[in-house]
Amino acid sequence: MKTVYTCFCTDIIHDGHRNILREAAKLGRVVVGVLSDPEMLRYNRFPTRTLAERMEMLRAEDLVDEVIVQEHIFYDEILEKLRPDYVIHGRNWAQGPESALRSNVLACLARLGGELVEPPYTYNEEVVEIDRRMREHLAMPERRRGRLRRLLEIIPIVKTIEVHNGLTGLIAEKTVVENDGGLDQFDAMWISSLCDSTTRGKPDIELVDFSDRIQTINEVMDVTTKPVILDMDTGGTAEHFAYNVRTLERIGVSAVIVEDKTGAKRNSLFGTEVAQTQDTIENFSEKIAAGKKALRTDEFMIIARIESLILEKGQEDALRRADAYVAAGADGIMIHSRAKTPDEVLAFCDAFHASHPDIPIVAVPSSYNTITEAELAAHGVRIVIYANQLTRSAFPAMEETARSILVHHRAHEADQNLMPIKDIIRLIEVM
Ligand code: SPV
Ligand code: MG
Repeated sequence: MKTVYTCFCTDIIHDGHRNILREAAKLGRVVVGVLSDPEMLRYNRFPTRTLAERMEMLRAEDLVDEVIVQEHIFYDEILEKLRPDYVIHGRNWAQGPESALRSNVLACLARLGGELVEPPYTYNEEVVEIDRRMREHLAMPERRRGRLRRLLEIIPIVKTIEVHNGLTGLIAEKTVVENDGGLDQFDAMWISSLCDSTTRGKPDIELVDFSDRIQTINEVMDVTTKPVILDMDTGGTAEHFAYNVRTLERIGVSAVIVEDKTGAKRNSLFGTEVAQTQDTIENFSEKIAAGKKALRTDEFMIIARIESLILEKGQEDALRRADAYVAAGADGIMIHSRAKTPDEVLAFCDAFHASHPDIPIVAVPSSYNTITEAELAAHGVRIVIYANQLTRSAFPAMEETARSILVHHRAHEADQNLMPIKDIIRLIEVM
């Protein structure tokens, strides 16, 4: 009896999958791999069913003889172990980032023996509709809100990118790359006060009011499914903070980061160039406690952001504050720094992580940007935020185009750097 292997990365079995199973069963004994949670996140989207449920779902299929877990998106390990006569996969993987998987399977089979079979992938109305429904499901507030906590359980470090409107939300949602022997994508989105302000041509001084911030969140959430972390600046008064976190919790935001500054807030990257006042430990602890008390779920996270290093108050002060904020109920600690090297952040992380190993640390490596995610994770950082890079890349590109049109009195010269018209009109999927 020949062995046929296929790997499924799905929460739902539809016609497309059943067609693969029918073709597989013609060739021999059908073994189905279910992709592990961390790899499913990288490759596709957040699973709405647990690994055990996904395995059960496949066992219930008549044509499936055995269900196993495929730990890695690339097939080397599983094919080495299983040595199937055939690997079967829909022909649709010949393009895009998935084509790396196809090349990987071909290389494995050339080494180990065996044949790749690629029936046409059924992409009918039902399949399209199921895919759409799954996405909408993931976008709902009650489905989205707790996902940051789930991510913290599943992966070592949550990669978070700044977004400030629907378009940047789509970039965070859909960008997938093949890299380092795997596929990768962002896990979460950061709605930055700096970028939410800059994109409106306003300074980052808590001028964009809460209603406008909610407008941005809604715009982003309308077209995405990934969890949202909101930069809530100082959070205002403790009373206002309590009301506002409750609103954010209701609309499906996963976490807020609130900073321990008070009075006229200025962007942290100004450091001590401008007057900035840090709140007292007591006041800020009360604000956190008031926010925590207002929450109605245990999914929503309030993360306390410590500005001691930004304001040159030193490590001791940062650690003292971190202890107090955790005691007040903070679900995580963000330590910020504008140093060119990560040393002071890592020293903080090592000390804090030793005494609070279960409290997630958040880092924002804007100035100390040579550090990698793996290095941060090795010091206990669980969430990394790329806080402003999309805005900072868009601005020079747009400015250059404006200049080029002015200089040449036509758009022709700028065109080589632009997205083709046929791509922009198809960029947004129509419902
Ligand atoms: C933001 O992105 O608005 C932040 C991070 O708060 S920073 O700009 O570095 O202060
Ligand atoms: Mg900010």
